[in-house]
Amino acid sequence: WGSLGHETVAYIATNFVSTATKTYFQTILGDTSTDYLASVATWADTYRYTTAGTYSAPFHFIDALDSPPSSCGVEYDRDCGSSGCVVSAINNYTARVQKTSLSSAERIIAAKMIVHFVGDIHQPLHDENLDVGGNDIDVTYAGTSTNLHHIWDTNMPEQLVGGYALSDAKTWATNLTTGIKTGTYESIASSWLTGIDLSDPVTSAMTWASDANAYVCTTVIPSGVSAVESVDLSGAYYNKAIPVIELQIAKAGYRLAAWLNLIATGST
Ligand code: DCM
Ligand code: DCM
Ligand code: DCM
Ligand code: ZN
Ligand code: ZN
Repeated sequence: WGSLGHETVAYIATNFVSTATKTYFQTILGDTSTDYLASVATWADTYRYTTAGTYSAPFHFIDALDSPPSSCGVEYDRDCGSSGCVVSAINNYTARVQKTSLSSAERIIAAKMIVHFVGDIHQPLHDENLDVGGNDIDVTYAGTSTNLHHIWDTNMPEQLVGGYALSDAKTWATNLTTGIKTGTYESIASSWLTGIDLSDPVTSAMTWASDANAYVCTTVIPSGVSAVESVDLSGAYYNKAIPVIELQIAKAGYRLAAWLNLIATGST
């Protein structure tokens, strides 16, 4: 996701964490403001382009070697490379943020990484190998040449919301939070937490990855790559994609809150 997606996920999580969790992460991050999660949500994207942070670039995705659109599926042993992936990163940083023997600087990094990667794992193309997660699929969006990965990360969320400021993320998060509490998602939100288990972060994160990867077959390229290369995607394609984008951002925020609650409680 772009900054709008990551900050929205963080604000939704902020709306669902317990008071104890809020205190736990405000203390680790050294920020008692209401934006303590949203303010750090995009840090991992800046860090991966620095020399010191190059090692973390593979942590933003898992390259599922499936065959969309006929067959989707992610397998940890097959798809998480030797340099790591989003699933192993969630596992590692979940352990590190709880480790009181680490320096405060290391625990801050771990907290920032978790907030970011629980967001990324919910973007379907971050759970797909094909054409470098869609980065090599050239598309047109509202008359501009871009790629399929980028429109899912950024163009479509920004078309929906109308901007990418922190205030836009806060507004979108408020709307999706209402959807979870009393709206469209009320009856299904509890099912989003099925299988969540702090004692098994790899299995927990693989549930989220498999869930998102399935949308590559049903929504991202349901008729194959050639069908998205030939038309502007800001019309009919956007209309089919946007409910999935909203659902995935809502799920990411709700699952991030639940994950942070488990960490803060030490529920292993
Ligand atoms: N950004 C965004 N959507 C855009 C343009 C920019 O999310 N349409 C983000 C990417 C960067 C930040 O805003 O994190 C600054 O972008 P830039 O350097 O392009 O101004
Ligand atoms: N790091 C990590 N997982 C490890 C060891 C290190 O994510 N098992 C990260 C934390 C630091 C960075 O790598 O931000 C550099 O670590 P070090 O200082 O150990 O080289
Ligand atoms: N990305 C991905 N899968 C890959 C490679 C990259 O999901 N195999 C993501 C990470 C960024 C975007 O694509 O969100 C662009 O990556 P980069 O800047 O590394 O080209
Ligand atoms: Zn991306
Ligand atoms: Zn990322």
